[in-house]
Amino acid sequence: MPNTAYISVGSNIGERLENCKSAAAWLNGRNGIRIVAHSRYFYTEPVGYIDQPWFVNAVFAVETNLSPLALLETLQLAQRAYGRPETGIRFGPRVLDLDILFYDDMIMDDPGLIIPHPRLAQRCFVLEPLCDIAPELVHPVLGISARKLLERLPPDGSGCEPMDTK
Ligand code: PH2
Ligand code: MG
Ligand code: MG
Repeated sequence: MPNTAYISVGSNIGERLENCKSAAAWLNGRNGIRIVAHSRYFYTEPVGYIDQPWFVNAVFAVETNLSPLALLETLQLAQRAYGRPETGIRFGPRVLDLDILFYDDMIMDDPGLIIPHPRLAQRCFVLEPLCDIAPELVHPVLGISARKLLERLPPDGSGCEPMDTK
């Protein structure tokens, strides 16, 4: 399959770890999507909207023959399959969140989909797991590797602790 995409998964409602794990398995079983690398899972402090439970987050790499928009549709299908409603608080609690971080070195700015993900460079809960699997991956807009993006985050940032599970 010709393209590589990086996807972040997160959950802070219900069985957070199980939601993330089974969503990854669900995606891996879809036509045109194959998971080729997976980070550890992390407990992460909520960012953006503070008054909610900690998240479980991870990042995985997929090989895919789906276009970015078709991949997004599949991620949204998964979110609905896991019971996430269409509406909710921005940055608020969610049973399952699947975001496209990178798609090869593509840069796109469509109304419904921005690649690379516009907030990833500020987010420890994305960069820490991303560095598990692709520390040398270079952000195509910023020209900086995932490792350097993580290093330049403020040291007093939000909590992000690896879980002792795979
Ligand atoms: N997702 C958000 C908003 N805030 N905070 C953490 N720790 N993890 C997330 O996945 C997350 C968040 C919106 O998608
Ligand atoms: Mg998100
Ligand atoms: Mg999302």
